[in-house]
This record gives sequence, structure tokens and C-alpha cells, in this order.
Amino acid sequence: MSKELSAPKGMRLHIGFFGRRNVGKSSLINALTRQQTSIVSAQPGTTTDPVEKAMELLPLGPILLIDTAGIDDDQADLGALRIKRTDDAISRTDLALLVAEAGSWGRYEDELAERFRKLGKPFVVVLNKADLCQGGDARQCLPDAVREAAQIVLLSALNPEAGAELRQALLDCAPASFWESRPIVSDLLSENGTAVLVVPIDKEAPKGRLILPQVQTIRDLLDAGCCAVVTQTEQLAQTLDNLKTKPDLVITDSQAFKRVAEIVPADIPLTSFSVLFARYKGDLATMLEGARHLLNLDETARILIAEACTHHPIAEDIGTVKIPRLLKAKLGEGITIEHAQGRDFPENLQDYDLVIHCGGCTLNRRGMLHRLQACRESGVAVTNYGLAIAALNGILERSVASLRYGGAK
Ligand SMILES: Nc1nc2c(ncn2[C@@H]2O[C@H](COP(=O)(O)OP(=O)(O)OP(=O)(O)O)[C@@H](O)[C@H]2O)c(=O)[nH]1
Ligand code: SF4
Ligand SMILES: [Mg+2]
Repeated sequence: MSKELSAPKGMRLHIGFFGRRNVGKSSLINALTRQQTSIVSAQPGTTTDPVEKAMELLPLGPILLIDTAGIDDDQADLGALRIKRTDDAISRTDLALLVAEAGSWGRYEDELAERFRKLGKPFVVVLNKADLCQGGDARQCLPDAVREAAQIVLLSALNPEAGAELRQALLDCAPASFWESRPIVSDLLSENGTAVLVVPIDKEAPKGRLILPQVQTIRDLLDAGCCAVVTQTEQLAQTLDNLKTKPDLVITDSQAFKRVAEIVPADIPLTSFSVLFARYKGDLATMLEGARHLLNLDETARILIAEACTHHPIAEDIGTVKIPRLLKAKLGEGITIEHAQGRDFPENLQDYDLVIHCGGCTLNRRGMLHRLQACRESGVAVTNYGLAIAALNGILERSVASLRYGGAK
């Protein structure tokens, strides 16, 4: 697998290209990637569905470029659908490029700039087709608020230098949070400390490999000079006995939490991969609140179980079998459970009492935070699989006791 495709999608900086039809969004992507990533034509409305392209933008690292349909698409129903897809792309975007034709800034551009500003999205204004612009500096025609809020690049996608100019603008404007690598767990350990990872190899474990959160956790520990001891539930007691000193932390797969909590002595901090990823990717404080709220629900509850990807459920699937079983045992058989998968995260959340979300390993942090925000705006509590399982097994407080948590962490 080539290097540029090897970074998981959720870890890439998502860069979206937005603007009216025919302004040159696709041409700019092609200039940046130096290949025909997106179809270009003089016909307005050429790009219909979002087109994604993963690449390595050194020294920034892995990025995902998202080309979108023009926001001024006026074809009744079809146009509305395309605009909805572009809205979804905005929500996944870490850094937006607002593309306009040099010299023709107008209402659509104002609206986009205002939306980025409201959402707190960093954006770059790209004034394209500079070659067609007669006299004067097109930058001067922009509203003051836009000139103050964003870096402005004037270029022509047809110019051989366009790719390099755009690349520099992206490097200048990438959000600081993307440059800082956030620790998954190593900040919770003492210097050169030890964590024991409990990784059950059962029929749900993929053949011949570990899953992404496990691999990322091990890498984070190794990067920080810590020691990662990997074991399974059956060997855990023996593994702890073999260590000369107590580990700083035991991290377990959520599904084995109950059994592992019985084995690990009370004076050794214990948590799960899901809890760590709630902190790393989303907002642990909000998800913890959601898990506590779950314990106050009763048989009248309506719960949404949401997964960020679509995958074929296996016999003992966590989202469709295990969690519903635990929920019914705790709250009663009469509860209503609904499911959402992939990008189909419902807009009308206010009728639910709780959203239980998967770990969201295919979402970037912004995508996950966007979903949490949607829940918050609808007044619906939200938690994740790991915290919900911990709550339903009566070990929620122990699983978070060792963590310094907070929205921004
Ligand atoms: N003169 C000139 N033409 C350009 C420039 N950039 C793009 N074009 C032309 O503008 C037309 C539209 O370009 P696209 O890249 O398809 O524009 P788009 O914004 O992706 O358009 P939609 O997909 O329809 O929304 C094509 O004919 C391009 O060759 C430029 O800098 N100068
Ligand atoms: S269901 Fe969620 S956590 Fe599981 S693989 Fe898909 S995105 Fe990742
Ligand atoms: Mg296009």
C-alpha cells in the first residue's frame, strides 16, 4: 500500500473546496494533486457528488481533499440534494477553501464566509481565474470582514505555479491543533511507565491483525518511551504477577471490561480503549454525562445506536446485538432502539432520549465533535459504546477514575 493511502482516514486533515459552479474548484484540486483527480469542464455543474482524494502534503502529513458541487445549483430537487451533500462535506472539513472567480465576489460567497465564521472553521479565500481579471487588485473588492478573517490567495489554476501557491496557503492556514499530535494515553502514565493492554482474540477479532484503536494506542505508548504489555483476558492475572512493579494503567477492550475489572486489583487504574478514544477524539465529559443519563432511563426510552461506518454485522455484533441486549436487560424489553449507519446521522434527534455512538474510528475529530454538537443542540444526551457498556455493567466510574478528562482534552 502506498504511503499516502496508509494513514487512516480519520487521522487526515480534511480540506474542502467550496464555491459557486464553474469557479475552478476541480481545476484547483487537479493543480494541487498534479493529476486528473476531478473532472473539469466549461459546463457549470460538472461536479455533482463530493469527490475525495487522499494525499500526503509534506510537511503537514496526510490530508483528504474534498471537491464539492457548486452551491448555486438551481435545479430544483436535484440541486437541493447536492447542496445537502455539500453541507455534509462542510461538517467534515477541518480547513475550507472558499473559491471564487477573481472580481466577482457576491451573495453566495458572503453566505459561505458567514457559515464558516459561525462554525468556527478556518478558511482560505482563493480568488481563481486571475488571468481573466482586468486591472486592479481583486483582493480589494472583498468585504473588510472577509479580508480580516481569512488569508486570501489570488491565482490562476491554469498557471503551472498554482499547485505550489495553493500548497503554501494550506500549510500557512492548517489549524494549529493538527500540527500538535494529541496523546491517546501516554500523558496519563509516569515517565517511561507501563500500560497493560487487554486485547481479546475472539471470533470478532479480525484475522491476523489488531484493530486501529489498539494499534494507535501501542504506537502512542512507544512514541512516548513507555512500555506496552499486550495480553488477553485469560493471561491477565499471570501477566500482572510477572511484572516486577505495578503497571500505571490497564487498558481493556470494552467488551471484556466486567471480567477484567474482577481480575485487576482495585489499586491499579483501569480504563478501556473506548474511554481513551472518547477523550482523544471527542469530548469525554459530554459522553460521560450521557452514560450517567442512560442509567436514569426506563422502558419508555427511545435510543439511537449510531455507527460511523457501514459494515456487515457478525453474529454477536456489538451495535445490533450486544448493546441492545444489555439495554433491554437493564431498562426493560419495551424500549425503542433505532439504528443509523455511515453518513446517515439523522437531523431530527430531539425525539431520542439518548444517542449511543460507536468509537467513530473512521471519523476525524471534527466529524465526531460535529455529531456531538448536533446532539447538544437538540438537547439529547450522547455517549459511546464503551462508556455505555461500562455503565450497563456497573463499572462506569472505575473506568474514568484514572483520567483527567475535559471537553478540550
Ligand atoms: N481562464 C481560466 N479558466 C479556468 C481557470 N480555472 C478553471 N478554469 C476553467 O473554468 C471551467 C470550470 O472549471 P472547473 O474546475 O470544472 O470548475 P468547478 O468549480 O469545479 O465547477 P463545477 O464542478 O461545475 O462546480 C473550466 O473550463 C476550466 O478550464 C483559470 O484560472 N483561468
Ligand atoms: S462501527 Fe465505528 S468504531 Fe466500529 S469500525 Fe465502524 S466507525 Fe470504527
Ligand atoms: Mg467541479
